[in-house]
Amino acid sequence: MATQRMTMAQALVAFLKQQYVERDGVEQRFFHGAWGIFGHGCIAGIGQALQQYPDFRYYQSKNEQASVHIAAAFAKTKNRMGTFACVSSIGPGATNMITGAAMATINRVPVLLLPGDIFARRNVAPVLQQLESEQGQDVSVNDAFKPVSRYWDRINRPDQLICSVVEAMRVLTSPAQTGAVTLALPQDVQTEIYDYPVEMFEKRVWHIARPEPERAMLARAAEMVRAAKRPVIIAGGGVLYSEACGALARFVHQTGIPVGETQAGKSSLPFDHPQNLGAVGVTGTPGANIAAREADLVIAVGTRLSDFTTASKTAFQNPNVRFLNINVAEMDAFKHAGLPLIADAREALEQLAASVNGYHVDAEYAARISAWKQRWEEETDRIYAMRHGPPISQGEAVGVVNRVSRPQDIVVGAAGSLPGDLHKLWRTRQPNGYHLEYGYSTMGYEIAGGLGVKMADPSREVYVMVGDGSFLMMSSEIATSVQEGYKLNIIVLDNHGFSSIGGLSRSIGSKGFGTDYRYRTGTGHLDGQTIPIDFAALCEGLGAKTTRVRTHEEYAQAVEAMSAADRTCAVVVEVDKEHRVPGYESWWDVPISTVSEIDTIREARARYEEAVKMERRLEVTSPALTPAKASEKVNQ
Ligand SMILES: Cc1ncc(C[n+]2csc(CCOP(=O)(O)OP(=O)(O)O)c2C)c(N)n1
Ligand SMILES: [Mg+2]
Repeated sequence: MATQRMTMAQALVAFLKQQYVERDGVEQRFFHGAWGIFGHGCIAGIGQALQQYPDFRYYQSKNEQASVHIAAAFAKTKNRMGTFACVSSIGPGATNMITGAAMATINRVPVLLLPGDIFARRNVAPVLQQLESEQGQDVSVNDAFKPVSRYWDRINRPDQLICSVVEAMRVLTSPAQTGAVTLALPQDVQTEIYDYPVEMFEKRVWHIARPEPERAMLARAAEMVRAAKRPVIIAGGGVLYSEACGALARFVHQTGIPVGETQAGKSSLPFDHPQNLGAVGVTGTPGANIAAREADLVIAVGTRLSDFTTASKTAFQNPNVRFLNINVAEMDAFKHAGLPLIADAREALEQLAASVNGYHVDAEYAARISAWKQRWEEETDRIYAMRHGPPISQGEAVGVVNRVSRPQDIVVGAAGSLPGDLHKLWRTRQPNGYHLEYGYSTMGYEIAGGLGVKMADPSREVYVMVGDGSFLMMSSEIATSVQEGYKLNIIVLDNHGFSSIGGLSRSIGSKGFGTDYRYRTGTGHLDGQTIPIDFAALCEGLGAKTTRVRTHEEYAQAVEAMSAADRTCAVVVEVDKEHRVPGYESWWDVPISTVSEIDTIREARARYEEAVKMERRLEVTSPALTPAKASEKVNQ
């Protein structure tokens, strides 16, 4: 067997640069390089290997959490057909990536994490940044990656790498399993040698499967659709990942079934598609939420059915509602006691379309769908046309960016009040034109994520809309976008604190406690003047060409100028924290203190107790797989 003597780190990089993926006959490189920050736990190992292989490009992030966000955003924009490796030192560099790992795993996007780890040799322990454990010597902070990784391994001998990297690739390229994969790399082992088989470094192409639905299940699914009077589709991220947008459009054109989009699924259809009712769930439109409430059949495609989508299980009130779940992941396919159609979204939609040929929703339902759509367009126009303040309203701020952006451009967001406003109001025109990280809703994702999006498709302008709170949590990658020459359009919406959680606090009776950026006063509370934070100076300081604006006209002009510029720019605008885009026909379960000395909290609790009664136990009350046929068999 031909072998090559290399360090473990060199072998790892040499392997990664040869990994490709293929779907529908299209082959692509899987790893587009490595993001990372070097420290003593990786500089001499992985750091040296990256230096040795410049064709596997090293990118320098400014925070390890950002590395993972960049990689995940890139992967999401590439419909999971490409990603980055993320390298860190041991200790805090490593644990900085845990938030990103959770975010990637929850959103089901592939990222490869390579945290440095404590010496396998052990004799010099405790090393700098080592968590010592009295229980055993095989414990390090990297064990904290286990629950947030879909695959986790520690490479304690250089030859272990050979087995681990192929397992890592199996998971990263599995449509059902993908998420964060962590290979913890002890500092000493990274530099140790082994005679690796040369075959390990040959080009390897991983096929991304499109599993087809089981025939019997497809027949039952078709029966369910044919019997449905008020069906609705919930389109999740799986529609985009599977590149099933065309199949979805054909299916709903043929059947007339309306679509509600989740945060991850928004942009599955253009906003003006006749069957697209827009956002569904807590941050949904009235039409989508009324359709969900009355539906007798919910066809959930590529969605996890999170509480924001199901309005904490209050969204579906038809007593006879049934679920048909099209999903590659078994766990999701079985949710709400649905009929599990375990399959690739595109395959399943195409085959289901053929099986329900001739079916169409009735004229009355079709008319209601059109009316809901029209009313929603009027409502969006109303909010976009607002001329509030200054400070301006966030709804009109979204409207300006939507108007200035081209159909192919991408809006990016993650946390605060923007995800709700964007989910409702953003008019998406092309697939992936809407990029919200709302599986984990990580404050600080926006700018790093925007960079990953831009790198995945530099032909599209990227508009990062970020709240002041999120901005303060992580804005460091502005500098990286300048360093790498990837242009971002950043809009900082300054409302001096947390509009979202402030509003939530009021709704639970707590009057906004702790959600403003204010000085502490003699009362002992944070109830003084607003603390001045110069966001424009911060953006400018990190390298963005920045404009500070106040009126609607100044803002619109600045956004236009920014979109025409050829480098990273920022616009900072104050928005009225109390002027919110309303919620429509939905509810979210946030439990409220059962006892309290504050009147407003007691009142909120009373309202809560009423609302929570609407929650349904769909896992037992909506069985689509009726036991009839099974029991017949048992009796024979
Ligand atoms: C890392 C992280 N910490 C805390 C939260 C909880 N949280 C959600 S939104 C929010 C406030 C966001 O403030 P800002 O970015 O200014 O947006 P706004 O609510 O003002 O629109 C907080 C604290 C979170 N989502 N992520
Ligand atoms: Mg804010």
